[in-house]
Amino acid sequence: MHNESDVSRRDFLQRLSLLGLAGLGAGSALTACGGSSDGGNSSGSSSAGASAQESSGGTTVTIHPQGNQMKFKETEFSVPADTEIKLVFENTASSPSMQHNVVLLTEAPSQDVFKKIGQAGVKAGAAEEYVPDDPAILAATPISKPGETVSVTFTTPSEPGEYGYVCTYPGHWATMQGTMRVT
Ligand SMILES: [Cu+2]
Repeated sequence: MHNESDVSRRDFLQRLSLLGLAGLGAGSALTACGGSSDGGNSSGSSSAGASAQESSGGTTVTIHPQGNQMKFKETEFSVPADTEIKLVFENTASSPSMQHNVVLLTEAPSQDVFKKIGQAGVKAGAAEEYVPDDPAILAATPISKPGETVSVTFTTPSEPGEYGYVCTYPGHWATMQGTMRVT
C-alpha cells in the first residue's frame, strides 16, 4: 500500500547523491576476498567482501544484492578510519520486489541494533526511504529498485572497529546485513 511514486528525497539531498547511469562506465572492479565458511546453505556461495577502490576522486566501495535474495553479496568491507568514502550499491536483482538500500550504523553489528533500525525504518515509511531519524545511523543510500544504482558519501568513524550495515526495506533487516571494518 505504499505510494511509491510519491517518494520524497528532499531530506536526503544534502548528503546523498543518486548515481546517474552515466557514472556506471568506470568499471567497478570487485575482488572477492576471504570466504569464511559459515555453513551457508547454497553451493558455491560464501560470504564475500567488497574491496575499496582508491582513485583521484577518493575511495569507492561497491556492493550488490545476492541475486534475488534478501542478502548482500558483499557481507563485509574494510575502510580506513576518518576517511571520506563513496559507498555505491548496484541493485542487480531482477525481481521487482527486491528493492534495497544500505544503512550504515554507528554501532557494532548485532541482531538488536539491526532489529531496532529495521523496525524503525518500516515506521519511517517510503517517504523517508525507510530510514528512521536515529543516532545509530551513520549514513544511508536511498531505496533502489532492481536495475538502479544509488550511492552515499560519508566520512568513516574515527574509531577503528566493526560497524554494521543493513537494508531497511520492509522485511529485509533480519537477513540483509553486513559488517564495515574500520581500520
Ligand atoms: Cu533489501
